[in-house]
Amino acid sequence: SNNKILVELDTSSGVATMKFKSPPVNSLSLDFLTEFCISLEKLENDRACRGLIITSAIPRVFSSGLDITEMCGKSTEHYAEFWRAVQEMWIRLYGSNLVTVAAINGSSPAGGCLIALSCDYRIMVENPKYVIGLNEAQLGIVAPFWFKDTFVNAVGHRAAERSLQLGLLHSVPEAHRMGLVDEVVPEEKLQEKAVAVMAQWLALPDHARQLTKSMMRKAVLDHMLAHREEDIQNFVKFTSKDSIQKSLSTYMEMLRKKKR
Ligand code: CO8
Repeated sequence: SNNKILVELDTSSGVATMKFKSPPVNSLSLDFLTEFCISLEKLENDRACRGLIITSAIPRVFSSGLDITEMCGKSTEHYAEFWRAVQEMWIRLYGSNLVTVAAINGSSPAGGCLIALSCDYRIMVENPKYVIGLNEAQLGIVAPFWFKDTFVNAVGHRAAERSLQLGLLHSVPEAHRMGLVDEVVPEEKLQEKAVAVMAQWLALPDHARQLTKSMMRKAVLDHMLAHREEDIQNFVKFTSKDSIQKSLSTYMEMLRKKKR
């Protein structure tokens, strides 16, 4: 299926927009991740494209993170394939040559937060209902080392340590204070702000900016690439455990019951 992400390229400005549209909550399924990587690669190879704004077409949710159903009751082969796709998404986005701006117009837990953190700049809509963070610990699972590294690179070690240990989902003002998001705007100003920030970043020569970005991110990317297969084995082993399967299904059950 080729319709979970809407991509538009404005050739006059060189800015593409990706809108996540995978109801109900833009969870990162294997199909979604595959489509994301294909779309990003196309833009990356398009000379007319220099910048990418990532946002959601679903009200109130940017992305709910990894699709938990991909981690429940499936084969080890499936877990391995899924995890490789999660890694691929991050490698491509964190290492992208494009200027990437996350226009976060809804909640963004776990894998959703990772996508935002992998961009160059984060703008979030001010809304008391929206939260963002790496809440893995609350699900009884551990954020992978490269999620952690990406988080540390944005907010620093101490803030990351507390947030990750407690599996915190931060309110928008809190996320802003700790540097997890760079800017906060009212919903109706989001698009305009994202375009303005993008113009500021695109005012620099691509080459110098790209090499600088790569210099800043290389250590974390190289570390992950060097441990990629091991990371897959770890994920498969961990996810296959009865105790983890139980934690995940209890959590899904909790999500279902919450609204009744
Ligand atoms: N995966 C699959 N289904 C989901 C997910 C998800 N991540 N999130 C929500 N859903 C489902 C719900 O179960 C619900 O299904 P149904 O309608 O059948 O009951 C439907 O989507 C709608 O969800 P809500 O009713 O909860 O929608 P709300 O608008 O009230 O809330 C939220 C939206 C805030 C996004 C809320 O759904 C939420 O908090 N979801 C859970 C988010 C979360 O904790 N994600 C963590 C995923 S784990 C991850 O990304 C990294 C894992 C790293 C792996 C490391 C292992 C070693």
